[in-house]
Amino acid sequence: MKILVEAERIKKEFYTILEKADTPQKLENVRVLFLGRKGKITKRLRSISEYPLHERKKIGEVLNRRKEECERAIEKKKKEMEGRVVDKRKFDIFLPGEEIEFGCIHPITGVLLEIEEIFTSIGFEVAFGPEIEDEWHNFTALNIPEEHPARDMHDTFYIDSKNKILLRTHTSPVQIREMLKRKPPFAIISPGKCYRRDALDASHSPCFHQLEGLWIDENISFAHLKGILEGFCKRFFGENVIVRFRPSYFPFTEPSCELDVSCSRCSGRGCPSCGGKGYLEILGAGRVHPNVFKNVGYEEKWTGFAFGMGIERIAMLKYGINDIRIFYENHLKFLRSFR
Ligand code: 2NL
Repeated sequence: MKILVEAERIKKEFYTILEKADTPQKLENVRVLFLGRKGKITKRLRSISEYPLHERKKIGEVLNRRKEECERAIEKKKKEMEGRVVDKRKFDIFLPGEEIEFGCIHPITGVLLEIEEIFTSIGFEVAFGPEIEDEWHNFTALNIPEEHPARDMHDTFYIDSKNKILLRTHTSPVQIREMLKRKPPFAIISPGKCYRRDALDASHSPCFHQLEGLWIDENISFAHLKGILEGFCKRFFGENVIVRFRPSYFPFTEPSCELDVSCSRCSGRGCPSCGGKGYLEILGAGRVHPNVFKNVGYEEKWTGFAFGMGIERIAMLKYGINDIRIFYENHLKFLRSFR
């Protein structure tokens, strides 16, 4: 058959031209010339219907084989060319290597990890939960009444106010979810991002970090709370720190307190760094309110305490930072100072 003789000729022509193609562009030109839409082989393949039925199968077979052979030859040559680019590189093993830039842990992450280490070393487990929450887990279950200002549109980011879907304003909903999931006794901490509708200034950020803790067992008293939290402060701030508990109020704890530590500069005497007070507030805590236990369906025999701290605030105290915004601005000079 004439077309098969022709296919042989095209094959020879292909290899002659391919031999001379010495750049990726020329290689592409060869591909178009033979295998492109109007290429020599493609055109032949398209004209198959002009041949008698009994010859079509054989012609199709031969042409398709040629086509695949050419494709493979081009692909092989392409690979060789790419290889040659690498070969051209000259290596001098005595030159210094490329400098690798090491990152470092962000101070907020660092403080979170340090606090997690202290609590996990005494048996607390770490729990995580969603940042997008519903009003029940974020407010209702925590005994925060319907008319509480924290629920206001001006204080909370509602994603869907009709369905009461919001960005969590604290990590307490994680503890609620864990209480529903687990059977006491257990001790957990929940670190993570929280959101409040605050304008960014030196001491507020609409997104910040919190770490909460919760210990539930029978006969947990305020003494357990004091012992655990004082022990934490001594490990975090140093053995010489003086701890002070002040009465306070939270809807989800009763009784409630706030914990202050003595200023590291003046050891409680009062200096410009602590605003003359001698002490700095670092966390809030209390015995879990009976209504919270009721809301998660716990029997009356269970008792517990909970606490919560703002991580930015603690990191600011630890590193002597006076503007919260520096944590989020990604100045390399600031970030590298924590290497
Ligand atoms: C603060 C105070 C606090 C809690 C958080 C809590 C969680 C459950 C039940 C009871 Cl599920 N309480 N959390 C308790 C007291 C204080 O945070 O000033 N945080 C920055």
